[in-house]
Amino acid sequence: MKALLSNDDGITASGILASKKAVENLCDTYVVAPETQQSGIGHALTLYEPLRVNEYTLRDGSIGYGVSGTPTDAVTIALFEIMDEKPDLMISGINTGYNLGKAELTTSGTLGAAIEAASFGIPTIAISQEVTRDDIKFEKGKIEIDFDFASKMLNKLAKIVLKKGLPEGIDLLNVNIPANPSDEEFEVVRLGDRMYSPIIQKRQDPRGKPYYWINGEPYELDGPGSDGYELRREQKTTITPIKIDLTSDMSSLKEWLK
Ligand SMILES: [Mn+2]
Repeated sequence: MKALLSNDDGITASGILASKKAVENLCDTYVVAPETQQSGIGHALTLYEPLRVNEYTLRDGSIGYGVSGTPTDAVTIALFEIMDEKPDLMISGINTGYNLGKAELTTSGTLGAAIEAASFGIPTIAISQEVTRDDIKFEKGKIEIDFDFASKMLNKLAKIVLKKGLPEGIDLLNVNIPANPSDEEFEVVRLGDRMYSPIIQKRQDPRGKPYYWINGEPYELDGPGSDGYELRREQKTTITPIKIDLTSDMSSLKEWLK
């Protein structure tokens, strides 16, 4: 059995090592990830720049491959260049910071890598760890985060996926680990509504020209049963079944076109 591990926080992030630790007693692991921080890049694919692949010695002494592009680039190169067989499992993460709600699903690079792998029929888990300090989200593993509980939960889940694959009609699982877990169960939840209200900061560069910085303030819009509520308020480990097919109701469109 083989697992491909990738992320959007970069090859040197501590979360990807936590994923490796979680599954290396279950299967062979291949670490192929972007060289740089790619959070928020979504499912972007690099088409107009060359890509480089560099070998990295990870902190556990093993070898990983850093791709000079996006999470989707890394997964594509892993599947069609580095690995000679399709993996039995793909894990994206463990991401530093949660990935919750409808809007984040298509913005997140963690989900981008996961969607890419899942689109080839590979059973995929996207996994993210809630952090209470906002300033460490975009660091590349320089600050140590406790991934022990996340690794334990990932090991449990990976065991099931390697044994059974995913249930029919489910392309991937989106998992979020709370900062202060209330129990060791998986809470099956739906994607909640939008999680962030954008804050656009306008400043001036040294030449007097304005520049803009997009930031976001999280809020809770959705109630019980949604990923945001159960993770952030109830401190549950949330798991959402995801389908990549975004097709909506065709019959109502046909009606509407008449
Ligand atoms: Mn990230």
